[in-house]
Amino acid sequence: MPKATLTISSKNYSSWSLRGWLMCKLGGLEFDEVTVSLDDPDARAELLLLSPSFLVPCLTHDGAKVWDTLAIGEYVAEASPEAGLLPSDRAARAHCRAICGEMHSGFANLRAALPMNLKAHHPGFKVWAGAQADIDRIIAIWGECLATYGGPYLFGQAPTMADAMYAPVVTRFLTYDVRLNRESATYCRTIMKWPAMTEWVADAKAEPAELEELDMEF
Ligand SMILES: N[C@@H](CCC(=O)N[C@@H](CS)C(=O)NCC(=O)O)C(=O)O
Repeated sequence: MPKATLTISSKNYSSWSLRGWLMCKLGGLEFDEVTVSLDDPDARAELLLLSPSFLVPCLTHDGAKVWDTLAIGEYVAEASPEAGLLPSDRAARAHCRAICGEMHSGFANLRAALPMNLKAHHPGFKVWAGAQADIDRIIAIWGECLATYGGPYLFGQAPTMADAMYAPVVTRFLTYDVRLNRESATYCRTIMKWPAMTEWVADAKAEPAELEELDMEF
């Protein structure tokens, strides 16, 4: 398979970059990373050439350009069917797509109030009620998956696209000291031990400081 290019931004702050990167790792895709700094005007001009939406991640592979995270997951699942990005069972696959879609289009309050920041830790953080409703729904989604498919990942023994979609939520729960039940806490530990995840987190922690204060969705 030809080598791919994945355009991403900060490993500390960019949750969508993390999702796309995990999906490419999961698919065993060989890829070069291109990192762009989203607050640098020159880099933004360059990004337009790489990603028509101005957004990251954007995957370029074998004549295909994919600039949306969910589409990247579907593309990689199709390019590497043996990698198991989607469950093999039809109903489980539909369930997986539904919770990936829910993450992609929802949880705006959580994303705004608890931005991803892997270097930070806020013990005792006071979660706003609007974000708490999102947290409760995510814990219910995880609980149903873990009970149905037996864990330790959302769809059983191996990670899928869904674990990549929810991985930045795991980091937010840990950064903002979110209160979790036992099964969700165990799931968070599983994700943080996933080798691809430990690689990303180590790179994020080594990243030079970029933004002093983050008060926007990113
Ligand atoms: N729906 C898009 C969301 C991508 C997105 O919002 N990416 C953020 C970074 S995490 C971005 O590129 N923001 C542009 C900016 O901050 O200027 C996807 O699924 O890929």
